[in-house]
Parts: sequence; C-alpha cells; structure tokens
Amino acid sequence: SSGLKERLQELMPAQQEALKNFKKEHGSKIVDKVTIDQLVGGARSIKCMLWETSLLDPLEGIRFRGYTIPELQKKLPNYSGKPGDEPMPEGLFWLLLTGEIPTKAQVDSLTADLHSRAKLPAHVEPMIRGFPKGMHPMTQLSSAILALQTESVFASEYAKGTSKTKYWEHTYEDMLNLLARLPEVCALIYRCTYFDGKVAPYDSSLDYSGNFCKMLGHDDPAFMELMRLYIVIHSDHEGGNASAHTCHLVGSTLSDPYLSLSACMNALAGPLHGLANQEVLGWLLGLQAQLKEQGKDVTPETITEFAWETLKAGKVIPGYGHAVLRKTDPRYTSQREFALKHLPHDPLFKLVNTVYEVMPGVLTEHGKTKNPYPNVDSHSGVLLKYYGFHHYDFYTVLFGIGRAYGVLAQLFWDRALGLPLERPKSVTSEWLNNFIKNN
Ligand code: NMX
Ligand code: MLT
Repeated sequence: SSGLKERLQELMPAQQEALKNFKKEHGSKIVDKVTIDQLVGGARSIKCMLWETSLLDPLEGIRFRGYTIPELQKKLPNYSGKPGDEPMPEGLFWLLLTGEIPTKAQVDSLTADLHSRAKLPAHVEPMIRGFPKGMHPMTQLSSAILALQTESVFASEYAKGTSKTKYWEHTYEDMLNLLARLPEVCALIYRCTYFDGKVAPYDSSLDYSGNFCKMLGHDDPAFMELMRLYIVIHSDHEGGNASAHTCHLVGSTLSDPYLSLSACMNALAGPLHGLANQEVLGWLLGLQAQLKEQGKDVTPETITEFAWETLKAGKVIPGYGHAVLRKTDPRYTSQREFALKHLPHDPLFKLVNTVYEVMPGVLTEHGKTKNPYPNVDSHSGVLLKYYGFHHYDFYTVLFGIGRAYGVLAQLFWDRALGLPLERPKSVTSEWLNNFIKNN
C-alpha cells in the first residue's frame, strides 16, 4: 500500500464530524439568492454545491486545495528531481485527496500502487479493437470506461449489502483501479484509431505520465514532461463545470465511480466544454490554410478578418470566453510558459500569440462574451502538435485523463462525507409567471 488509504482513514473522522457540526450550527444561513436570469440561464454562479478539491476565482483562476499552478510547480514532487520540472499528477492526486503536499517517496509509492492495478479485464481490449472506424475517441473512451464497470468493487459490495460506513473504501478501490487502467484504455483507442493497433508494452519503471506517453507511442522525455503538466492543469476546475458536476450528480445516486466517470466524459465531449481543444486547433489550421490559399500573410489584421468571418457565420471563437473566469486562464499562462521554455520558435506558437494579441479586442468589439480572454483549450493543441501529436480529435481524451484525477478525488469525499442525492428544484414557465404575478 502507498499509505494514502491509511492517511485518508486518519483524516476522515475529523472531516465528517466538522461537516456534521457545521451543518447543525449554520445549516439555515443563506449563502446565495437566485435570480430569474440564473434560473433560466444555466444556473450560472449559483453557490449550491460542496466541492473540496479546488476553488475558482473569476480573476485569479484555479487553486487546487489552496495552491495556484505556479505554487504546485514549486511544491509538488517532479519526476527528475530537477528544480523547474513539471509536477507529477500522482502528487497532485495525493494533494487533492488529503489536502497535503506529499513527499517524493509517497508519490513514488502511489505510482507503484497504480501500476499494480493497471491490468485490464479481458473483455475490454477486444471491445476497443472492435469499435467501428470513425467512432469519436471520446465515445470510445466513455464506452470503454463503462465496460470496465464489470470490475466495480462499489457495485459488487453494494449488491452484497455493504454498510454506508464502507462506501468510502469501495470508492477508494474503484477510483484507483480506474485511474490505473485509463492509460492502456486511451493508448488502445489512440493506436487503433490512427495506427495499426500495436501498443507498446506497459512500462512500470516509468511514472504514470511517462508510461502513458510511451504506450501512446511518444517516447520523447519532453513530451512526457508536457503530459505531467497537462494532466495536472486539466484535473479540476471546482465543481460547477459540466463534467465535474455530472460526475458528482451521477455519483450522488450511488452509481459507482465507473458509471459516474463515463457520464463525466460525455459532458466533457461537448464543444462548449472539453471538445473546444480540438476545435481550437481546427480553427488555427483553418486560418493558416485560408490565408495561404488567398496568398496573404498571417498578421494581426488578417487574423482579425478571419475572426470576424467566424463570428459573422454565427459561430464561437473556440478557446475564448468562460462561464466563470474574467481574465486570462492561468492554465493558458502555464502552457504559454511551457512553450516559451521548450518551443519558443514554433510557428504555430507564434500564431497563438498573435491571436492572443488581437482576439480580446475583437470579442470586446463583438460585445457579447463576458470574458474576451483565452481559456485552457486555447493553448493545449499547439503544444501537443509540436511533439508530433497532431490527431486533434483525440485531444479531449487527454483532457479526460486529467479530469478523472479531479472528479474521482472529489467523488471519494462525496462518499466519505456521506453527501446526499443531488436533486435541485425545477419550475415551469407557468410557475414563473405566477411567481411574478404574486411578487
Ligand atoms: N466567441 C463568440 N461568442 C462568444 C464566445 C466566444 N468565444 N464566448 C461567449 N460568446 C457569446 C455566447 O455564445 C453568448 O451569446 P448568445 O447571447 O448569443 O447566446 C454570449 O457571448 C454570452 O456568453 P457568456 O455569458 O460570455 O459565456 P457563457 O458562460 O454562456 O459560456 C463558454 C461560456 C465557454 C461556453 C463560451 O465562452 C464559449 O462558447 N466559448 C467558446 C468555446 C470554448 O472555448 N469552450 C471551452 C471552455 C473551457 N473548457 O474547457 O470547458
Ligand atoms: C473546465 O476546466 O471545466 C472548464 O474551464 C469549464 C468550466 O470551468 O466551467
């Protein structure tokens, strides 16, 4: 054992007690009000969910258990031990679960634990190999996670009549097994969708990200570094985003972590959410192709023209805007810094920079979006493409691996804290009209 389960077992009683007492003492206090705009408009900003692992500030961006991304880069153990290298996702997972920065030895033991759980059940590989050509990688991922559900400890223990006090333990087993099995699942999807289906053997001498990259067929240590950063920054974005909320909602019915994570991936697969990262690269390549065809250079003026064409066609600029953020996403900034360090002269990186110079102005003039600045998806494709990873309809799968770390850590606490079935109240238009008449 890595010691993680034992540490959680030590931490749980105090957290359970604190929440119980907090509810008892302050349960009737009002933290928010709901306007009709919010009710009709996607529940935007309504504070109505407990999510322990991260918190999003509109101006500052994300903090994971209180730490910003630059702080994580300094404090979490990295693979090489060299200062300045990227943090390991296993360390982030420890932090998300416990609220504590792990030592390198703890991270290494968690890596070893994950490796020991990685073997797929026999039916999953043939199923992935049998998926029809052209099936989107996110559809494959969600289906493969569902297929893994035959192994759910939570589901089988529940069927045997386990006690509520044990839910956390079954969830713990499922979440680790599930995280451990995702690299091979994703590598199989990747190699079967774009190549000859051959997957490099599992390499447990590497860390989670290193082995994952190797199985994908990308051996470059710099790409492995990128993957560490990529998984860390995509892991969690508080609870209200569509994928995290979906996982939490589905899990609240006591559907096991496999069913919950598969549902989470279906939300992430939408173009307004995680699929935007593939859309961004498509948009940038479309821009390059059109300008080349027209014999024009890539300049702030030609980019502005192309952006207006997109907007006038009734489409969004992918990678820009956000439901909560009102400034440049720090996840964008961390990827930009990675690019400045590793690929400062890449032409596509330069293009992304020029887009960044003009787009806030274009979107402000357009006058609709509340946030004209780039989000996480605006930068990720450029980095992946630089390392030869140009199959952009696979990008959201990588986002999905990252997101699994965050939503599963919270799902553990959902069960450990005994959070109830989620069931907000809906109303009809008729109800709203009557409400207005009477108020
Ligand atoms: N390009 C053009 N129009 C935009 C954009 C954009 N990038 N962002 C928002 N708008 C429009 C939006 O469609 C809406 O128009 P309408 O009134 O006609 O419906 C108006 O501006 C107001 O929207 P907001 O309140 O600013 O944004 P909202 O909270 O509704 O949506 C997003 C947030 C992220 C869905 C939206 O900004 C968007 O569609 N962005 C592009 C897609 C994208 O990058 N998604 C990835 C988000 C991050 N992630 O990974 O999940
Ligand atoms: C996310 O990472 O989930 C996105 O930025 C969307 C969000 O936070 O609403």
